[in-house]
Amino acid sequence: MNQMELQPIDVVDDIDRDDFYHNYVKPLKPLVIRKFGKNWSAFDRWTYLHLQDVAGQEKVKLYGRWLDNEPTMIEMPPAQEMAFGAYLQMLADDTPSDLRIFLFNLFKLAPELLNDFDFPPVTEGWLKDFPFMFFGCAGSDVRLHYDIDLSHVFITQFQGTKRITLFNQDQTKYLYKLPFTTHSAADLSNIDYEKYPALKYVKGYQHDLKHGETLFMPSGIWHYIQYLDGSFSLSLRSLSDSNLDKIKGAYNVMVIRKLDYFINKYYKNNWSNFKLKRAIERTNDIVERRERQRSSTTS
Ligand SMILES: O=C(O)CCC(=O)C(=O)O
Ligand SMILES: [Fe+2]
Repeated sequence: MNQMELQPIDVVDDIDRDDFYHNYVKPLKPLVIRKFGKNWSAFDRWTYLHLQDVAGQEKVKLYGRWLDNEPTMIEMPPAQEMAFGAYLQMLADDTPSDLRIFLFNLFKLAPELLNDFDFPPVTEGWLKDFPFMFFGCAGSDVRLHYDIDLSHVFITQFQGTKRITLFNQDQTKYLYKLPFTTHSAADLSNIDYEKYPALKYVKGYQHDLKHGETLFMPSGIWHYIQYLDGSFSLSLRSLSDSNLDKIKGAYNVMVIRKLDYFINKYYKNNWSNFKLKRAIERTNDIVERRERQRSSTTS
C-alpha cells in the first residue's frame, strides 16, 4: 500500500425514503442524488448576475488558505472583506484564488431566495432555520474536517464543479485528527506520505460534484473539498437520528469549541504545537504498531 484508496460514491437519479433510510442514512453511507432538487427554480434563477442584483452591495468576510493561518484552530479568522458582488465576479470569471465564503446565511440578506428551493421529503428532521451557502474561487479548498454538530448534510452544487473526498469515522485513526477539534492536521492538497505515513492506509470515496447534483454527507463523515472551478453550494442539514450523536454534537458546539478558543487565546503557539504533536504521535503510533504486526506475521 503506498497511497490512499478512493472509490466512487453511489449515484442515483432519485430515491424513495425507505430505500434511502435503510441503505444510506442508517449505515451512514454517502450518496449522490441527481434529482434531489427536481422542484427547485434555484437552478435557473441563481446565476451570478441574479445574486449580484439581490445582495451585491453587502460586505462579506472571505477566508483564505488554512495553512497560512492558525492551522490548528477550529475557528479561523477571515483573511479579508469585499463587496459580495465583486467577489461573485471573481467566481464568474474563474479567477484563481484561495478566497472562500464559509457557512454564509445569504437568506438573512435576501429572504426571497428561500422561495427558490424546498426541503425534499426524502428524509425528515430538517433543520429548516439553517440553510447555508458556501462559495469558493477556482483552486480554493476546504481542509479535511467533519462537521462539529454531527448533523447530516445535503450539499447541492451550482455553476462549476467541486471535487469531494470523504472518509468514514472508522478511518479517524489514520487521519491525524487534532485534539479538541474536528479537523485533520494533514494537507490533502499535497499529500506528504513521509510526514503523514498513516494516510497510505486510508480508504475513502471521491466524487466530482457538478451543477445540479446533491451529495448526502452522513453525520460525522470526514470531507475534503476542492473547488475545481469558481462555484457555490447550498447546504441543507437534518438531525442525525442517533441520540448519542445529537448529544455529542451539542457538546462539541457548546463546550469543546469554546474550550479550544479560550486555551488558544491564552497559550497560542504552545497550544497549537501541543495539538499538532499529539495528532502526529498518536496516528504514527498506530502505523508503527500495524507495520510491526505485519512484519512479525510475515517473518
Ligand atoms: O463546500 C464547502 O465550501 C464546504 C462545505 C462543508 O464543509 C459542509 O457543508 O459542511
Ligand atoms: Fe463541513
